[in-house]
Amino acid sequence: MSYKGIIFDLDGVICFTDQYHYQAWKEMADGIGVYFDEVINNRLRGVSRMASLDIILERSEKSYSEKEKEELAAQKNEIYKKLLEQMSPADLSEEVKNTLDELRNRGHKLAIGSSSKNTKMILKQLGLEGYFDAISDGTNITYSKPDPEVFLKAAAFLGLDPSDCLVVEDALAGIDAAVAGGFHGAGIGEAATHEKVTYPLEKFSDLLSVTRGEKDEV
Ligand code: B16
Ligand code: MG
Repeated sequence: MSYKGIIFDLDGVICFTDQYHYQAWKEMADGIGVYFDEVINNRLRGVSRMASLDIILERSEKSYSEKEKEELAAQKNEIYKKLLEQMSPADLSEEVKNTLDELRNRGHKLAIGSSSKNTKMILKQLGLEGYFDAISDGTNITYSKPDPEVFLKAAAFLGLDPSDCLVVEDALAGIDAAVAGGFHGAGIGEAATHEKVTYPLEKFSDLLSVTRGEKDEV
């Protein structure tokens, strides 16, 4: 099918910051004596910062006030941002960059739809500042995935209807969000197993065969 717009999730699709999220949450959790491991970290994929903290605090015997939770989340984010400083354009794979360039050449509008409030910093670190036609991220939404808000805003920023856009996601909650918003979804990794995914992808470059740009239609 032909899509005028393609909306990409960031973490797990364009780049891989899982390890940095893990290290930062781990340092915060160790600081308050709460058990945290990679299995729990997997549950945080695509989930907002505060919802991630709530999942981590399920293991805590102490209950935290909203103010204390804000402080813990801020503490994690400072550690995370320090780790992000290590990222560089070398962390953007050739496959992802070449695929994005080809999709753009074919006439698709490209947008980001990410829960992360650090989206702009990550794109800058990767050398993708100013690359996308629109960015919808954690700074412009009230509700996180699986709510469709982040993708609906991305489509609106592109000036397109959801039915004209494909969402590319790695998280199950991200495909839920896409479906709830009336988008077709392409799933990579765990998201490829979602029963409602339109295109299960084995690799990012498979997007070239499942999408066709407007220029192809003439
Ligand atoms: P931040 P995505 C998500 O990004 C991450 O997958 C998730 O682990 C993180 O908690 C969330 O962003 C919020 O990130 O703390 O940077 O605002 O997959 O939606 O691009
Ligand atoms: Mg993701």
